[in-house]
Amino acid sequence: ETQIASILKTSELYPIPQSIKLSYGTAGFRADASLLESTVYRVGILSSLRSLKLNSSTVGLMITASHNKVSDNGVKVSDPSGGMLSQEWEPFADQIANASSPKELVSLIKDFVEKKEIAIEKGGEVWLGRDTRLSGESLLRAAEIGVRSVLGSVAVDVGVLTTPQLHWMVRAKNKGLNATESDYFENLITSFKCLIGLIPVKLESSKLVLDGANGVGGLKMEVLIRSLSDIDVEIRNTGRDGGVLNEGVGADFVQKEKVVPLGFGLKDVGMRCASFDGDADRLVYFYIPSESCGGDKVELLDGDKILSLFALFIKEQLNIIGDEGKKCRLGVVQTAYANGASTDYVKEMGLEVVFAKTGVKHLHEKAEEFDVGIYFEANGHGTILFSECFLSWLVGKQKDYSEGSDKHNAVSRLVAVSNLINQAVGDALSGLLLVEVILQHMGWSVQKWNELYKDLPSKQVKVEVPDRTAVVTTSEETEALKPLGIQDAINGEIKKYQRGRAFIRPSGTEDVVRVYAEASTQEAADSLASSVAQLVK
Ligand code: NG1
Ligand code: ZN
Repeated sequence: ETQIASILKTSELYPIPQSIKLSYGTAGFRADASLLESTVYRVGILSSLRSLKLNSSTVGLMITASHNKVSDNGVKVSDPSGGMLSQEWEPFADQIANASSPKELVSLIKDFVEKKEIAIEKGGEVWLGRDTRLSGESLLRAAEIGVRSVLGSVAVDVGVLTTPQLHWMVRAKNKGLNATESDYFENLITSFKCLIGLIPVKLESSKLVLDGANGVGGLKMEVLIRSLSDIDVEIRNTGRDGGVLNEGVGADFVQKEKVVPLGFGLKDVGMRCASFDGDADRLVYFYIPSESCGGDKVELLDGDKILSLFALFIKEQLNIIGDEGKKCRLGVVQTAYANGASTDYVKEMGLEVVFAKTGVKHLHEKAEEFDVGIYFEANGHGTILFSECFLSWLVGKQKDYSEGSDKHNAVSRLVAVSNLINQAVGDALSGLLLVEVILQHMGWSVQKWNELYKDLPSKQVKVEVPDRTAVVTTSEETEALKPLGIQDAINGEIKKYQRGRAFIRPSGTEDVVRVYAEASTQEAADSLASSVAQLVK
């Protein structure tokens, strides 16, 4: 009874705004920040319950709207494993976020607690992080009140962090490891140095120019590079020079528009450049090919190209280990947005490729089925997962092989990669360090890396529609089942183009329908995209 009173009382502080219908979607709740206090408060309650359900393991709550505009904000939950909130709980998240009164909220919670047999007595623990958005401060307070309104639960404010940092810390905490932000940095530094030490022929490395999207990632990178030699990074768009978060900058902008972010131009022709998104869980690379292109068009190395580089490096180490290494099931997970040329490339390498629905939770799940599973979305979100079993095999081999032998080195590299890469979730900082060390290992420039394969020209557009839920797709999102007849019309358009491919799906994070098209020339891809967009309107 006191529990019910506690929630009734705090929920009066956070009335739900009129006319808001939220869905947990691809990556949590997102909306204009001014509408979100009640939502974040309620997700605070959910996080406490999630912790309680899992024997008071630590749960993470992240306040960010990633690559979306600075006036937006959002909230998502990290499970104790460091992965995304279990999908089983998403319907409950939707229900309580949309409950129209304190009474309805309490009754939904009561039913859920009974159904899931959650014991409220012990108290849960929730770690709260946020990105650099100013609205994050008051939203964080709302989350704390939500967490604490479940009696006995504690909320720990872990400050301004990247999304992957929070996920990493939650994962480490629940494994009983050191789990502070400095432990996170320490871990990256140690494994990066180890990989650098294992480079066969070390050449002088060239400078990398990083676009921090005016967000949290650039700031954290500044801290990180203070402790790293062997890497020369110039960071722009840190947010301190008046730039606005995600405005004309960042990984999403560069990947979708294929032009340079603000602060980059002719002076950078040929340089190796990279962009983070607003919460630093996405990473893309690019370079400006030549002055003749006007200095604003970029050659993009997207998530698919990063995935291909990682796959190549890991495959090389397994080959060095020899017959035993070949037993490792190395696989790749992509979405329908992956460039067709990248899929062909990894298949030619002899790897298994599987497809998942958009949203990293779907890719992550499928990557877990391999000994080493590499997943990436074309937009630059991805990571590498090592199975426990394969990791302990590697660690055993480190003892068998003689120190300094090729096999020993290969095994040590793989172990170091498993430490460097954030196995909780895609992480721009750790991804960047891995790209950098692999390029040094290969002795490659960014241009050389780009030549692994040539992207098929592609185009993405979004269409605003009255009701995006009218579009329903198959499980791999490559075909539209509804509205009836639309897929036939799309197929009709595709047929007109060489190597044509196109699909539509409702966005999980924005109120739009997305259109993707690929074809043998850029003009053809653009034209296919616009005719499919016409069909959606
Ligand atoms: P939606 O809005 O569902 O397309 C976008 C990205 C996803 C994922 C989420 C979360 C594209 C086409 N979609 O999802 O890949 O990153 O945002 O941020 O880039
Ligand atoms: Zn992001």
